[in-house]
Amino acid sequence: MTAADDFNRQNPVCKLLGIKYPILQGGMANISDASLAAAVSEAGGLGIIAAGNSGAEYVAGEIKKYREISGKPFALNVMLLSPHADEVAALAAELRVPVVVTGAGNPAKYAAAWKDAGTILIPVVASVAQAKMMERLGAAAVVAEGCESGGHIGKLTTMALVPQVADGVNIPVIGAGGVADGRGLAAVFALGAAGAQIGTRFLVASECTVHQNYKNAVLKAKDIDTVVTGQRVNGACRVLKNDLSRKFDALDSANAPAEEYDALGKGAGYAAAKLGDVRNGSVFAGQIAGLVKKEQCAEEIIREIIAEYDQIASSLPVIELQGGVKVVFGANE
Ligand code: TUI
Repeated sequence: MTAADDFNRQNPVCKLLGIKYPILQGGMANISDASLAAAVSEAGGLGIIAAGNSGAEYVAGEIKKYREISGKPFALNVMLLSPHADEVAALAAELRVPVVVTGAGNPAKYAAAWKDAGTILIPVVASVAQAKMMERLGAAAVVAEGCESGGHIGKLTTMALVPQVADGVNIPVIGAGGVADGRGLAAVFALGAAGAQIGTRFLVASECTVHQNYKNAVLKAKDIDTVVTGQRVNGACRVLKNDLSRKFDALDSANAPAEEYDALGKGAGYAAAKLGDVRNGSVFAGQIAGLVKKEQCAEEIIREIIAEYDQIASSLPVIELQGGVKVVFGANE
């Protein structure tokens, strides 16, 4: 039996969600729709439809489309900063969405309604304190998202956040931020996670309907091409460097008030993702974008990640006793 087969039987995230591989697709506003989510779920991961800033009508439409394509479990990502968060949260319960993943805030006021609907709650957290609070609230698992991630981010790296969250709670932890291949999956497992959430790599999935300019920008990105905007005014967002990110930098230099950041950012995610304006829109992407080099279908992406993981899991450096001394055989030996 390979490590891949083992996932299904033993892995707490697979068991909780009824999925084959412990890979969740990132809930990316304006991007993660029924097409991408269904492709990921059909490939054995957990597809996630992102509500972003949209209203209940759009979200209901995507859930309907998803259910026409796939009978597999899926999640709805509820972005808590959205002006429509209340109606989207109510819709999730009404439509008995199997899983809700929340982002950018505390979902406490919706927890009871989701529990009554049988909806599993998985909040994204960026600190141990948030993770503990979510466990007390009844979350079934948490996504510990490091600041390598694209979009709205906290302060800690995946490397520092995941093991501390894993030690801080008794529910499964899903690592996110900087994971795009089997090495990343193995790494978050080593840090104590039981699964990974992957966004940036799925941006270039063939089933991802984001504008082709956006895909091309990600495919072209190098390791140092992301920057964090808005840190000064409490809304840190990781994006690909472009004319818009330079305008945000200028606001930093001018000590501009938060309203000017809000005005500059308004509609910028939509402009990049839907209209393909990758110069003056917000091209949210993680630091791992430099590793994402080709468009592939979701099934191929997941198959490749699991095969790489399998290879790594069976070939990690071993420690052997030699004459009473422990010797580590590293990756290059
Ligand atoms: O939410 C994300 N990533 C996002 S949301 C988004 S749309 C947007 N656009 C412009 C400005 C702001 C948002 C783009 N990318 N990731 C999940 C995430 N959640 N990262 C960090 C957090 C988080 C932050 C604070 C989770 C909980 C939290 O708690 C605050 C509290 O009140 O306890």
